[in-house]
Amino acid sequence: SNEIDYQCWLNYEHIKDQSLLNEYAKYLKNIVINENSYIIDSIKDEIYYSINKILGISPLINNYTNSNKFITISKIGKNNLVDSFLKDEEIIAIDEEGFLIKTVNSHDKKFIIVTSKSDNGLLYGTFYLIRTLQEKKLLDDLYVLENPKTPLRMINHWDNLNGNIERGYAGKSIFYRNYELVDNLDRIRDYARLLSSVGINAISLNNVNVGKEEARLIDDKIYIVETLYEIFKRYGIKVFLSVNFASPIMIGGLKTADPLNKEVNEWWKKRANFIYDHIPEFGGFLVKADSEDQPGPYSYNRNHADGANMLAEALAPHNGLIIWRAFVYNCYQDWRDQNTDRAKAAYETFIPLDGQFLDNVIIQIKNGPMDFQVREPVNPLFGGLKKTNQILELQITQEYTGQQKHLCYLVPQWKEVLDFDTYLFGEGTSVSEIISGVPFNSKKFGIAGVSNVGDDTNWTGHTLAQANLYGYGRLTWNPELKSSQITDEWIKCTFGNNSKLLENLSNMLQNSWTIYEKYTSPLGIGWMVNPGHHYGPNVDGYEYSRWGTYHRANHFGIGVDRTLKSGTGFTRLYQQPNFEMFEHLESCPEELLLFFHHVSYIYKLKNNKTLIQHIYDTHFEGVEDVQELINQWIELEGLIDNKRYQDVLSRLLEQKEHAKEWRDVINTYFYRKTMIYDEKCRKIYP
Ligand code: GCW
Repeated sequence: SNEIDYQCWLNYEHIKDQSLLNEYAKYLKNIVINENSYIIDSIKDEIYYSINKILGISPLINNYTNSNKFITISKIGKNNLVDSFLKDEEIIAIDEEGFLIKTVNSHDKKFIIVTSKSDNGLLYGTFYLIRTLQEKKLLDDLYVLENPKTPLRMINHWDNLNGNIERGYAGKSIFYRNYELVDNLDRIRDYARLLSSVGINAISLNNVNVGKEEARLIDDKIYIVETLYEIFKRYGIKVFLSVNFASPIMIGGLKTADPLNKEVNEWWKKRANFIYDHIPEFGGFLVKADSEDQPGPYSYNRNHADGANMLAEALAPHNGLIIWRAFVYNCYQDWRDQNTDRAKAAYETFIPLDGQFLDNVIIQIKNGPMDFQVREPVNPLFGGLKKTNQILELQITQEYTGQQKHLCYLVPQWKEVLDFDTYLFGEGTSVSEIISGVPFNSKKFGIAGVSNVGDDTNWTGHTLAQANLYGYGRLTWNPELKSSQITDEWIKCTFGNNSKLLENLSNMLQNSWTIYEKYTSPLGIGWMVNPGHHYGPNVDGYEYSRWGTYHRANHFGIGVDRTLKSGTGFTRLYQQPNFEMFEHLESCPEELLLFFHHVSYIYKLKNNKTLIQHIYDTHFEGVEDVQELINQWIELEGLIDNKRYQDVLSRLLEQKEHAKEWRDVINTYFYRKTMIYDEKCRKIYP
């Protein structure tokens, strides 16, 4: 598809500035590539296509050139000219997947080197170079040496074979339809391009809730995976599958899936051999076990180390990984029970097993201890596990953050998670430090994000939600990037670099998460959504249910007491000084107040407002802020194409109506509960 919204940040807008065009053309007419591999083929495609679109010329791609200005793309040790310009320090400094781009002079020649130790690195370097053109930066003095800061940079799909996507808000699966692969494989290739352009190197292809049909992906339906593997490997992306722990029963005809049973072990080993026969570079399994009714080792009185290690042994001979999710909790809780705290569940399950997992097991941990709410504290498992490989799981798909109808740019939220200091090995052990694997001296660490993509033309439903996919990828590559830098890059590559556009759109994106937070559930308490589909306000929707997600509002106050002193003791799961910080009302960050404390409505916040007044005020403000988003967008009419302009405008208008509903439902609920008037005497619905 040539649609501009389909191309996302790779739409390669044609440059109109003639002098810049001439400048670029000098280098880009001739590209030297003297290696061959399927990834190198992708590099050639990518460079050819982008230069055609951006400059309107077809570059010559050869293994040699006579020209005195050119680009050369080759691995270290593959091209004498390139090698002669590399310093020893540089060669040492480039990691396996990193790259170096530099402009060099020799006699009458001036050319740009893109080099790496691996094909993946070359691919990332090539995309970096293309982005340099998209951002209209000069090429005369390039010097960039970049290494990815996290080894595993993964996307998780919650796609089912029938074409539905669990928590998908942008249409149907781009992979499956009616239990088969879709016809449009070009679109899957374009997805691979988008992902690798931001450094993603792994993908899991099916929902972690694995049904009967999906279980067959490691059996007679493996041909589907093979085709996807062929597409993704060309962009340096390893494929993984979610598997059902009870597969030996479901597809193997065994009577048990007990991880300590010999027959079960043998069955998985044979499965692994079978998979690797078809897919030699298969990444491994992603497993949701003993969680929300998925089967797991608990059914056989075994623990999660028994379960994960059994699978790990089967994949180890093939260098496969077991990514085992930490999202394990009791989803049959009684709301009257004030002692059980779902927030503690993952920690209590996995800390006792720290050090017992085999080396090819990685525990995948959601950013917060509950479930992808608009705001949560960091999951204390980060900061707890000392001898276990870890992956951070983020949710790009906006399940609880407006379902891609509301604008909610999540990079600022993710930045807070990544920057959080766990104090695991003393001060300075941030989450991003942990997932780099460096403190553990291991490459089996990283990030996974649940994809927000479907078969809508623009991939993400809300066009501006493309920024979440882009930003997610950029953060996996470098969690230390500033949110503002990521935002600017995305805007320039997606919409161009008009200054008004940059200003308004980056404002809109950067503020959108806090705006969404204002009109939804207050101060870290979460939920208050309609059960099941999770869209729209319903304060007590989950209050008396079995899911362990309570706000505990009564006539006097609201919030969950998770202190050690008088509550569930969840605060104790953090290292010092985080424990002290969360434990005390005065030092607890206010945006998380109700997550950690049960607080009276007349408690005075730091700005001297009562809690109830804060709730009223933020909910009125939130709606006004959405109007401000609309105003800023309207100013951009004419600066961007009409299709994307109208699409976004209609979503923003819908967001405003829905924000009003949130405001009214929440304010009314608390007005009725407390019978405390709004100081500003605004109308609160009855
Ligand atoms: O957020 C919840 C979702 C479920 C999801 C689950 C999980 C895939 O509501 O739809 O199931 O988390 O992460 O396993």
